[in-house]
Amino acid sequence: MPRQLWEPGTEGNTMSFKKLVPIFAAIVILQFCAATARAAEPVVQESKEARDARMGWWRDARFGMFIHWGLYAVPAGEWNGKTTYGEWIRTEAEIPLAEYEKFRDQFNPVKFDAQAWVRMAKAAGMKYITITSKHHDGFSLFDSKHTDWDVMSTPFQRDILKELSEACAAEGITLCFYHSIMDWHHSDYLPRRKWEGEQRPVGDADYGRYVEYMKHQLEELTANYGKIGVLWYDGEWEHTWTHERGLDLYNFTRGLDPEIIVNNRVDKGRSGMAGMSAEGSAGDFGTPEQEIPATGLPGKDWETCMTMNNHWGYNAHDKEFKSTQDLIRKLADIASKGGNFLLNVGPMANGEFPPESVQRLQEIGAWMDVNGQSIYGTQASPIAETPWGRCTQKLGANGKTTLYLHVFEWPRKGLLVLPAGLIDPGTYRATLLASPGTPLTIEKGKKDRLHIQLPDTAPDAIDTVLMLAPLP
Ligand code: H79
Repeated sequence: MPRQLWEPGTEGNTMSFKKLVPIFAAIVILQFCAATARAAEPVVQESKEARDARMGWWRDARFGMFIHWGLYAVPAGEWNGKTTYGEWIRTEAEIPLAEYEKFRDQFNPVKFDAQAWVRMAKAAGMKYITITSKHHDGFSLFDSKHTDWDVMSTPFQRDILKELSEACAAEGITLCFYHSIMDWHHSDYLPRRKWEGEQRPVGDADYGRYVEYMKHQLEELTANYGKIGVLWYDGEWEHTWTHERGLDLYNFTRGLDPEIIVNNRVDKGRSGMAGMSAEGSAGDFGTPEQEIPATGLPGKDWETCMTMNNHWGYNAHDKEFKSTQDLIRKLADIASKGGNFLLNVGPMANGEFPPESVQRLQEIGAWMDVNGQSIYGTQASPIAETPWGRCTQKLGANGKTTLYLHVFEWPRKGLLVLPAGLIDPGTYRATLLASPGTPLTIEKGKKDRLHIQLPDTAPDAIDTVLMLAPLP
């Protein structure tokens, strides 16, 4: 049994029944109080300092890679002539379990190279990788003692997560796991899909037993793959998953590693794809999916996860990729609102990243090489988003802030106009991160607005970053 870090232990004790009655009564009353207090109380007792320390690396990182990989890469989005599927293919195409299981015998990604993947993430400027240890189809991408529905039962017979964990450790990238609560394969998971009907009768399925299975897998995932940064749960919306189970799983996960970070889909508090939690729900950060909160979420930790094209899992027909410009501007936009960006890659069945993804990662990396400091360790902008771009900032120990102005739309004649009072021009210096040796003049214009003369044309058409740093 893992330690229960946040609830006092109850020691066994022999007592007469009479003596126990008032204790039972007290427990009932305490439970009632706890239930009514839940709406206002934090789930877990943790000081702000302890929480800040635990969240520190994640807040500084700002940019990570999501990887959706599993048996669904084999059909690559196509079933019976329809080509719109992804990682949901089994349920969307209503593929009987025995049919779907055949993909296990075809999974042989001989071109898989963990080091190459991790180096591509790192070169793109990403600080962590969140990979599907198990998606909704229940297939485990790792060597699990608790099921044969895993990678060791494929022709490949290599523990993908082990190889990734070693490559991540070597490159200084934090490995994180996406683990689905919903499971379309395990015999104890409930409910069944409606369309499965007589194919998969419920029989003596026992959901409690399924949860034990999931916990055993989580023990494997936190014991065998080095230090894990985040456990990213998903598929929490079915009725069998409850708030009580969510709290329990949160505590269980932190019990496996007190420093681990857990997303909010561990519990039931998520409000749709906007992804933020109701008060009193478990989870360390919100998970907007395929969207960026319009004005950020002051005081909350959140991470937008997003696909590069229109699918999470590999779809050979989906060529609708976002442009590099779009992706870089989204990263700056998210950072300016105080969030993290978890950008997805859906590797192919041969083990390689799609070439379109590789190209975008390289181009983002080239931008990050010059401008990374305007993303890492930054906080939300002190000013609202503007037509010309976005702003991020880093608060210094002296209370003075360094501003990074992400210029998307180059101003007319290169004259950038900023609100009065944003900084004291006498105590700041302005430079472009692309040409740090060339200071730019900051002058006061009409109504004390700040005027900064930039070059006539944009050095970087996607996002040129202007740094306003306090003079020493
Ligand atoms: O893993 C990827 C997708 O396969 C998975 N999440 C990303 C990261 C995903 N699962 N489902 N969906 C995405 C869309 C499901 C949306 C809904 Fe709901 C589930 C609609 C109703 C239940 C979420 C929960 C939105 C409203 C409640």
